[in-house]
Amino acid sequence: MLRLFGLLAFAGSVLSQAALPYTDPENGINFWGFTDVVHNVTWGYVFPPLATSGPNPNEYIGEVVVPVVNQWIGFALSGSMIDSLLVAAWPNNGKIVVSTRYATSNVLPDVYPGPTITTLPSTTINSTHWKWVFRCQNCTSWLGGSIDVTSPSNIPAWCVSTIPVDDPADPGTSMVQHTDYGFYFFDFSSAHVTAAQYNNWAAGGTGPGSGGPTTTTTKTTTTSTAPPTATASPYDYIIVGGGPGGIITADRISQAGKSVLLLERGGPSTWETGGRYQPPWAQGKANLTKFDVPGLFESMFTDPDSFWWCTDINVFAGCLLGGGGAVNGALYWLPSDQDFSTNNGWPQEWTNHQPYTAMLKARLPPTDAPSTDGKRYLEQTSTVVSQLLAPQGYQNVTINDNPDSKDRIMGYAAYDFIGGQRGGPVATYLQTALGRKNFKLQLYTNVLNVVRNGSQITGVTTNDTSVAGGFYPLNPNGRVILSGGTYGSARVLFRSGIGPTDMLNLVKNDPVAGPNMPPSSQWINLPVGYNVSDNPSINLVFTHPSINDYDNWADVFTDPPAADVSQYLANRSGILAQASPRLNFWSALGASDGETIWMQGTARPGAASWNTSYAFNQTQMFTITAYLSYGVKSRGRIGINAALVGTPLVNPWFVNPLDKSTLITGLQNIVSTMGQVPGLEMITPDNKTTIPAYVNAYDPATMDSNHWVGSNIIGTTAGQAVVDVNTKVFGTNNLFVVDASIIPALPYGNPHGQVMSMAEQAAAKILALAGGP
Ligand code: 6FA
Repeated sequence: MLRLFGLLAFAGSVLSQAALPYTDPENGINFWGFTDVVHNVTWGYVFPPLATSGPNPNEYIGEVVVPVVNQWIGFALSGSMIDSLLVAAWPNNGKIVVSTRYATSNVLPDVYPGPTITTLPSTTINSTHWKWVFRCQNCTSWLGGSIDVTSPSNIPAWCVSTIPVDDPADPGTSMVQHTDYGFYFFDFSSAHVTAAQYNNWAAGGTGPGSGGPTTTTTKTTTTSTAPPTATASPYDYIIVGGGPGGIITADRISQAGKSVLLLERGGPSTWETGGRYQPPWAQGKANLTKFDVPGLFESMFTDPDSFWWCTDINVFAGCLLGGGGAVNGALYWLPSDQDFSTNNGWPQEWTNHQPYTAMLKARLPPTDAPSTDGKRYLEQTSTVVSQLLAPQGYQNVTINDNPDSKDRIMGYAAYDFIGGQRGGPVATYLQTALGRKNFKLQLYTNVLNVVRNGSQITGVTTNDTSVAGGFYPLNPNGRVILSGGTYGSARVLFRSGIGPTDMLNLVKNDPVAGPNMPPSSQWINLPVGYNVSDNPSINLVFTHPSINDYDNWADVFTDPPAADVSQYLANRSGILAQASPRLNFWSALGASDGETIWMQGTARPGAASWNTSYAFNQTQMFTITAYLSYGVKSRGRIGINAALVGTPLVNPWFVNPLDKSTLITGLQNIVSTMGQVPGLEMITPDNKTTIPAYVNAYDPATMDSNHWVGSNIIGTTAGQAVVDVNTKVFGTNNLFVVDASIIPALPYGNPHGQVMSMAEQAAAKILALAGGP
């Protein structure tokens, strides 16, 4: 029988109820859950430890405590009825009958095989309630979907029905639509226990560490009991975030003999770090993950299993070891003197960047020939674009040989790949740090806030449930360094009572984060989130008969050309040893106020999207992305929303109209010599659309270059800046920020080269600053 079902869709409204930790006093299991006040039904869940399970643990333990007026209950941890794993249960003849279901529309869901659900011994049924305690295996992912148990922002759904199912003995029975349903907020990232606890409970044991079933009653279970008593060891420095900024800072500070704990919220990335997400063509043949192989860069954006992106940030941000540096295109430009100039917003104390850039270059030399045989592959795009630009006066150079020269130059794309694989700080600085006894890296540990007593930071609160309060303490005089990236560090500051009042009030209103904030008398009002910039970027798509678009990189992860696979597996050479960019170029453009804004171009085979009314040959496509870089005038604002998700509040592109008019000029310059390259055609915009019309209609959402800087801008004056010249947060004694967020204005090129030089210099300044450990 098929009957209409109501929609159990995502609730966009503000949720007043949130899952909190509680211990069921009858079975001793530490759940996170809540009791719905209308029906008095308790919903509780707990996941295995992240350290062993990773973001996809496969299973969890749950319990529902249900007044008998409710004939059946159901839930979807994903928060949606459609395309989700639905679990329903009801009592029948002293036993719980369980049914897993799946629906692709709002009809009676079909039975869905796959999950293994084991009813645990502390389940009880009596005259007032039924309590179902269960282990749900193969329950965190399903056809076309999954939950991310590292995510702090989830909205599970529940439903109840006072009308019995049609045949209570049959798990496949039909039933009418639930009589009520709802949602609540759930920080999955906190709902983890130790392996010993989880395994004990999953095997039917009860209590902390004890085994065996227990006699139970059906008292409703919402009382909090004692948290774990283990205490974390103190460190001299706690560094929050294992991206380029955090890794380099951690290496240099541990090199100086300080004890350093590096906390990274995500899991491993490259094979060397324990990552195991392998392209199928490497399985059984080479220790290579998606993050190791440069040629897989474009597949970061097309892979349905994209666990590496932060799910609680509304722009692309890497949430795994290496941060953005583990997933980016790895274009690598040594910073110029201008990049660190006072003209570009840096305090005078920072302008002497050369020693630090030299240290960076010594550890991590750039290469514009990443294939290990020294040859260049798939270079048709650079040949054609060079032909286009040469008549405009562009000179061919090795770009990193002279970082200060950025007007009408072009050259091969340069990277921080090593030996034909992703290199970066993970393969270099992190490895030396890991060799030191005074350094510890801990993955899957999300720092929620710093703990502070006025201006003094005493440690950090994390999602780690194996230590009391999730608290990691500092040694006396110890320091916390935030390196969570432009969005990540800003959020930790907000959650620690530091930032603009509107953001802090959002945290205060959050049922989980609010209670962890310091009292409002200790709030520190700083412009966290303001002053951000990101390069406004516009794509031009062309065709030329000489181009091989490499099948637009569509199958590189699953099935690239066999010869390229063989070559790469043999000695890390060939097309797969390089990310997609092939040529970069810069020119200085005069803005109409008399100032100069620089434009960077990146050319690559293939295209992310195109729009033309003409037929064209897709296999001959290539893209030029033109970005405004040094001198860009617009600034935006980032922050959090009511669910504490990091998000742009004011987009930073084209806020100042001079940026738009300047980029239009730059694009017009690029195409001005098209007639001198036989066979070259532009398909987006096509020849019915002018460049100004194209730019005016450009979707701002696609202007994002993923180069966000400036949310915790460095400076000399509290109120105008967030951190001082030593990267210390104004108004605090021992809280620092070292990541892209302190950079006051965009450099000439893609920023991670500057981020890394900045981290070298910041580590030196922090170590030299009196008062530390
Ligand atoms: N920059 C370049 O120079 N060249 C490029 O080709 C390039 N391409 C891209 C790109 O294609 C994409 C898709 C992205 C997202 C960025 C690109 N960038 C490129 C920018 C570059 O990667 C960033 O500028 C650079 O990675 C910034 O380094 P940061 O150290 O400032 O910050 P990250 O976001 O990289 O790392 C933050 C780390 O902290 C992450 O590992 C995150 O998981 C962790 N974290 C955040 N909050 C945390 C918390 N509360 N607790 C624990 N860990 C936390």
